[in-house]
Amino acid sequence: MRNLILVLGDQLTPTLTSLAAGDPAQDRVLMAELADEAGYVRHHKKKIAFLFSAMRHFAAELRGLGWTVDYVTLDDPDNRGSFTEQLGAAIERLRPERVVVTEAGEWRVRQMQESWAARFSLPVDILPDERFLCSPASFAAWAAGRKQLRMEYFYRDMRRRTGLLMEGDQPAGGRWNFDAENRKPAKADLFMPRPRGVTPDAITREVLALVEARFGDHFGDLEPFRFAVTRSDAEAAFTAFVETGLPKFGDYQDAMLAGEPFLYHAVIAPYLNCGLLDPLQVCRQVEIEWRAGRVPLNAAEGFIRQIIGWREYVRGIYWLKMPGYERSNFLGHTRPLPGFYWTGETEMACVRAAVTQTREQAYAHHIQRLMITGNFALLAGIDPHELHEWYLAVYADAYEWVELPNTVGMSQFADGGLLASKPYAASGAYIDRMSDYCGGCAYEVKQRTGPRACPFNALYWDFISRHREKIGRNPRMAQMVRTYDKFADVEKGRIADSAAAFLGTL
Ligand code: FAD
Ligand code: DLZ
Ligand code: SF4
Repeated sequence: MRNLILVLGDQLTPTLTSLAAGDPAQDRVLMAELADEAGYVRHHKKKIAFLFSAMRHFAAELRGLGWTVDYVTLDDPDNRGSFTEQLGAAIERLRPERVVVTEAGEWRVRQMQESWAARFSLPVDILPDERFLCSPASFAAWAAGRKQLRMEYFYRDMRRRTGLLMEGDQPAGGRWNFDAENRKPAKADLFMPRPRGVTPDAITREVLALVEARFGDHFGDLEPFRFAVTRSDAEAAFTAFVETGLPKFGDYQDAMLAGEPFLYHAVIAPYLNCGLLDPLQVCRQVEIEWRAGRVPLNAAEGFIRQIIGWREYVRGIYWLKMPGYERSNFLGHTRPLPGFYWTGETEMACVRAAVTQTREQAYAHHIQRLMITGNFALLAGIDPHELHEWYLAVYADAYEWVELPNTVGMSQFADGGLLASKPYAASGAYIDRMSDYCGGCAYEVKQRTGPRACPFNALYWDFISRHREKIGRNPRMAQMVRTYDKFADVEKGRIADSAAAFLGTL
């Protein structure tokens, strides 16, 4: 046998560089469901089931394309539990001339890939992952010599590079960014779109039984399971979003509503991140809708920015700053993660809603992640590494390259402002403006202090006071520090007491 091609669980793309470099007539593909990968954090049951089922369907897709695939299921007696051991066993059995892989998305797995040539005394080709639009080297070149790495400027370069929403060398509509039009709160609406779900087939049902048997004690509800697990179903789910959700994506991007876990979001990150959907293709489809006059520019631009802007940018930051980035803790936060992040048992209606839907769906949309669970952790001084492990475990779309910069950088300001221009800290007033959670809450959002006051309020001002030296240099935060300074001493005392009393209950 010539080449052994190891395909990882988030590389489910037939045009992957390692497959494009191979020949189905001479080479063989190895894929494996591994206890180490399912357990390095205790992933949500739905996430494991989604990935195993998508992997099994992808192996079938490859066989249909003429490949010989050695697929090792979790309960296979020959399952060795880890990438390195499984690869070693396959090398011993098949005696390939070389191993070919596409670079792993995560630092941890990339380190393993780099160890294999020496360990197995065999050439190991590590090929670039061309499903991303900006390579780590290209991002590093963009970052070199810049004082600040602002996403907005990176995004403009990506628009020019891809030609998306461009009129010659100018942005369509004369502006790069239409966010000023995108901050509307939503109202309950009979015509709210829902993600297109898929009824589990026999392969998925087998995986669901396996996951229940082996990971039954992991966080999350396994069923109902409605994720797409094939490329064609993922594409159909995206097309359904384009027709029903995309037109209002921009308007309601920052909105939250009780009982509406998805609002006008695409719910495609699990598909993009494991390779069932292609990011550029998705953006081109959105551009076509705008050019055909079926979606407004603020929606198309807002959506495309998330993918060629934020998604590529956070990956660039990850590879620029790893391995040290994982332990960032600029604000010195050490409080353990409260138990209600796992149970949802809290009187804070907004946190309860975000955690409950996370348990049910392995999904929360961006503003819930950033402004509810993330904001609460920031204000309460939760250890950012513990929080990072929570986000990595609980979402079906979570892989370290995208989750870590969002958690450590954007949400917790733990990198000291490398990624975010200011801490995303907010009091209850913001949550009240952007959601309808407060009406159904045991706490009173308009009260700053006292036992029934919304905890976000005292915690917010206590955060400003505790970190005034570190955050006050930012002009937008300096304004909040000045407001705090104007409070009477007795009010400052009440804030400190209320915050301490609440934190004491965690
Ligand atoms: P939509 O709102 O419909 O957006 C469309 C697409 O844009 C997403 O599918 C995603 O691919 C991309 N996107 C949007 N925002 C971001 C962003 N900030 N960073 C990267 N891509 C983005 N996203 C993940 O894919 N995996 C994660 O593990 C993850 N962890 C996060 C942790 C925290 C603390 C925060 C604040 C955000 C995190 N995000 C993560 C980003 C974002 O919340 C999700 O991409 C989004 O909620 C996925 O839902 P959707 O597909 O409905 O996205
Ligand atoms: C996340 C995950 C899980 C749960 N299980 C597997 C698996 O069994 N086999 C596999 O090849 N990959 C899995 N993954 C993805 C990897 O943990 C990892 O995130 C990617 O390989 C990125 O480096
Ligand atoms: Fe959340 Fe405070 Fe509103 Fe309750 S009152 S839902 S805790 S913001």
